[in-house]
Amino acid sequence: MRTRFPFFISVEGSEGAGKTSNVNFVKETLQARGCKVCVTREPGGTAIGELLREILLEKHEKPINDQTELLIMFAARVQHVEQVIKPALAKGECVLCDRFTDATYAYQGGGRGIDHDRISALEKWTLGDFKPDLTLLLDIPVAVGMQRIRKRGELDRFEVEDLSFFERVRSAYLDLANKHNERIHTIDASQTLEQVQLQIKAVLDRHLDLSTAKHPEPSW
Ligand code: Z5A
Repeated sequence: MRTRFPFFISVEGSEGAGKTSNVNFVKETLQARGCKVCVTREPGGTAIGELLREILLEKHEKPINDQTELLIMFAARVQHVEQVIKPALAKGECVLCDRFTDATYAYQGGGRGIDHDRISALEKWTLGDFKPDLTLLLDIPVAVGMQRIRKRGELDRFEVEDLSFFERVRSAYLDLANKHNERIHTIDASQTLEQVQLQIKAVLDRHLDLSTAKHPEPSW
């Protein structure tokens, strides 16, 4: 069955997968079909969340403990869900979020090695069953993704991790996609941007019922 309007969509992927480039594409595709779109990101999306994002991405003299990192991710997320995501959906807007809870299972679970059940307990406690309606997982071999991000300049606290960290992140994402295949759709992000966007458009057409979306206001 296709998801009915308004939609909560998340975009996930490991380094260099092209999330930023493709979030814009999804936004324009939904807007062209008459949806008002709230674009947001994690960690971040609120004033407090953006402060927490700075703490998470900056390199510190003394390292952040893995459990602390996990708790900050969820602290930022609760703020984001309550102040931005749920209010936007309640107003009939579609929410397009650059990363959400799947990223925690991939990075803190796969990457850092925190137990899945511990993350799941935190998710239940803070969000209940609140999840995206649809998730686009941009999948790319680690080496190809790393080549892309090296062209971008200074690396943040996650981007300096070694290849084995990102292999674990990728593998955790693919496991999630396997487990939740009705919600998470894997896109081959190693192709050209044009080919990636064709795959994304096909998923949106197949899974979202846009017939109930509001139509754009006339400009006169
Ligand atoms: N994190 C976490 O650990 N746990 C959590 O729960 C959450 C997050 C929510 C910040 O995330 C960090 O937070 C992240 C995980 C952690 N780790 N890191 N780093 P972020 O999403 O803000 O940061 P990011 O991963 O760097 O995302 P990004 O800026 O959207 O990067 P991207 O996916 O690589 O996308 P891009 O900038 O669009 O593309 C990268 C380059 O590739 C760029 O030059 C593009 O022009 C190029 N590109 C894109 N697509 C193509 C194609 N198809 N062909 C060729 N070149 C391409």
